[in-house]
Amino acid sequence: MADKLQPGKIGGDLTARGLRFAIAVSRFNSFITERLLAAAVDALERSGAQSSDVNVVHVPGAFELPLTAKNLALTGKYDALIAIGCVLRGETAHYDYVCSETSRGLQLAQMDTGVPVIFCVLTCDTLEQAIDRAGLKGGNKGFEAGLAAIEMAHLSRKLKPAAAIKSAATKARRK
Ligand code: INI
Repeated sequence: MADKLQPGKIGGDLTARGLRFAIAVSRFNSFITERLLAAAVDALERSGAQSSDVNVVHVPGAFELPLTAKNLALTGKYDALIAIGCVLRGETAHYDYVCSETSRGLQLAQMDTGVPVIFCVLTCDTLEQAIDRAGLKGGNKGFEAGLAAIEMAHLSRKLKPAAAIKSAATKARRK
């Protein structure tokens, strides 16, 4: 019987040493976002990141996160970014616009620039739901975001040369 197929695996390590991160965090609902920020920084620090390799930028609200993430990515200084926000449902449709444009914009920022942008924006119906996810019953989504940033930073370093080779090959075929 043939041996079982053993696929090669490309993994993202979980050490932050030597990697550079920026965190964009919204001031709106800062009671929540500052707790998410503290946990994200904790995850990076415990994984070996140096203070000089982590920058934090505050923005007014979640809606401002995408442009800031894109601008940070375009500096070319960072291996991964974390966008932190908290949108709480109100009485009008404002919530829906802020949520959809923030998530769409953050996805565009990482797709346009190739720099991983970790989505740490809570979108909750109630303050209680947000508190649960910022250090209470649901853990802390900021810590998870820190670990995701480290993993994606490694993964995109490993995969970038392959992407560059592919695009060079595509260009060469077009000539
Ligand atoms: N911004 C948030 O980050 N969270 C919210 O819950 C929120 N609500 O509910 O209005 C919010 N609004 C502000 C928005 O993100 C922009 O900062 C503002 O519209 C200026 O562009």
